[in-house]
Amino acid sequence: MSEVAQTLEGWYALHDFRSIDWTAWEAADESLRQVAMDELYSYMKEWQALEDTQTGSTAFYSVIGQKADLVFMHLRETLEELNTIETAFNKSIFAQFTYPAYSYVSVVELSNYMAPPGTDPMQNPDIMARLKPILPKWNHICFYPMNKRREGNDNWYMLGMDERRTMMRSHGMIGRQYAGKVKQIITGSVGFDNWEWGVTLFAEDPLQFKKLVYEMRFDEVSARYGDFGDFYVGNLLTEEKLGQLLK
Ligand code: 76R
Repeated sequence: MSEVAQTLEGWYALHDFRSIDWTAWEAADESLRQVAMDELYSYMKEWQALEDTQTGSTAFYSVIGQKADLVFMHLRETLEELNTIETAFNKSIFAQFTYPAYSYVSVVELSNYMAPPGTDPMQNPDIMARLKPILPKWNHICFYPMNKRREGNDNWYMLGMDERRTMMRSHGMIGRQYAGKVKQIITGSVGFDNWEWGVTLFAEDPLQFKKLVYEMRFDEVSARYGDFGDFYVGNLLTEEKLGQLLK
């Protein structure tokens, strides 16, 4: 058996995608719509308060294209908290005007491919901050799930540690060139959801998603071993932008 890569886990993640029932929303009374929006604004304030105490983080974006209209990305200490947030939203008035589009359950993950040997990662404040990250409020989000291939001669899980480490180093070097332009959060989902990882990227300039993902396609770890699910891309929602969207 090949050596298992050790992983560190941080906050649990729920990516909750919703579509808006525009017909019902347009048909609703102005007063009901206002109550629905106020409720949503108060959730946004609650999420912000959690972030202020570093006990979780939430990102809220509108989604372009027909796969969904909204995405909430919640990071919390436990799966129970994620379930509570999801259920609270489901019981809200606004939720009556939405239907579920997609969801993804995972946990923030760092693997040890690049870790210097003999150090205790839990004593490293940079690592702790990456395991429990406050999500950036950058203009755009990109989310997609992925697997590492297990097919014939292209089986990631049968490769030796050194070979995987060499490839991950090359992957990391490409990624580093996007420092400051793209922030990536890798969440592990083996045992939690249908793919092995969720990839969440944030950028101010959405073209940087395309450039990064394209460049990685030529790198062996993605070219040979990456299998990808659907891509979701979105625009940051502030209270003001949400108001405009729902006007
Ligand atoms: O954690 C680190 O920064 C060390 C290097 C590193 C690891 C171990 C790293 C760097 N990644 C790691 C692990 Mn990554 N990453 C992806 C995708 O679309 C594609 O082709 C792949 C999707 C992107 C865009 C991306 C970006 N990475 C992983 C893993 C776990 C693999 C495993 O355990 O087998 C996956 C699935 C994955 C996928 N990666 C970076 C980036 C970027 C931008 C970096 C540089 C980060 C930085 O230096 O700040």
